[in-house]
Amino acid sequence: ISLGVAHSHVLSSSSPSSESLKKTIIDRCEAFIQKNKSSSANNCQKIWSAFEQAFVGRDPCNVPMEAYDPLIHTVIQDPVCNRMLFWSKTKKIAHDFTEKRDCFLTLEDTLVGFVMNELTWCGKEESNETFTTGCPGWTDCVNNTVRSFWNRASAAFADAACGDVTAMLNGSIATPFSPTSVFATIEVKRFKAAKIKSLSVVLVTKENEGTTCDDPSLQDLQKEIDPKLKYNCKAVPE
Ligand code: N1C
Repeated sequence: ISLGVAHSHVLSSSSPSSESLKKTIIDRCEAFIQKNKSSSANNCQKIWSAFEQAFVGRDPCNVPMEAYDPLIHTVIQDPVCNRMLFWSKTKKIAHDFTEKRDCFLTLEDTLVGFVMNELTWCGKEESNETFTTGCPGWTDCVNNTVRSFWNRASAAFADAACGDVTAMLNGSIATPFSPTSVFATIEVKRFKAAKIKSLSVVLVTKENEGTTCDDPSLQDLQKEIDPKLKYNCKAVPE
């Protein structure tokens, strides 16, 4: 079965100079569609246009996540029940794992996530230009171009979550369920008990140290989710 998803390691992902952001995005989009025949209904030129309208001509600190609604609505993406992997503060470990185990899929294995992964972009007020340098960083302002994109894409990914959902969290930090993370502020809040059966936390720990499944932040996570949803947690050494 073709599932409309690809693992990023199998496709090239060059990094762009400011003139070639459009080319990078269209090339990645086309490469994704090549590898994932079920996403062939997507039109990369249309995706670029919907993406661009979100931020071109805008103050890069004043792009709300809703600016990416047209992009999200343009992309055709099949939901993949039981195999969705969310993560927080474990980007590298989570993707190393999904590369080896073809069964789990992160947002970066979907078209939009794959296309925008590791890119920086922004516009400027009263300009038609697209920039890839000098853009505000993740924490410089709340509604920055890149952060709002990940918030919106993460919201769509969580909205689509169904069946048994997995979250890989970092057991080597003080607060594995970080209240300011995209996972806590956007994704968990969108989990729908009508579609999701269970949430399994995989707490990645260093051998015999760090936090355990009894961690207070994980108790907070349990309180946040609908009680109809089954919850379990397993500490796994890295
Ligand atoms: O804030 P986080 O982790 O909890 O966000 C991770 C969470 C995942 O489940 C993803 O679905 O939110 C989604 N997501 C991405 O897919 C993503 N790709 C790249 C959120 N952020 C993403 N990034 C970058 O990671 C983003 O540009 C920012 O720098 C980090 C946030 O990751 P985090 O704090 O470890």
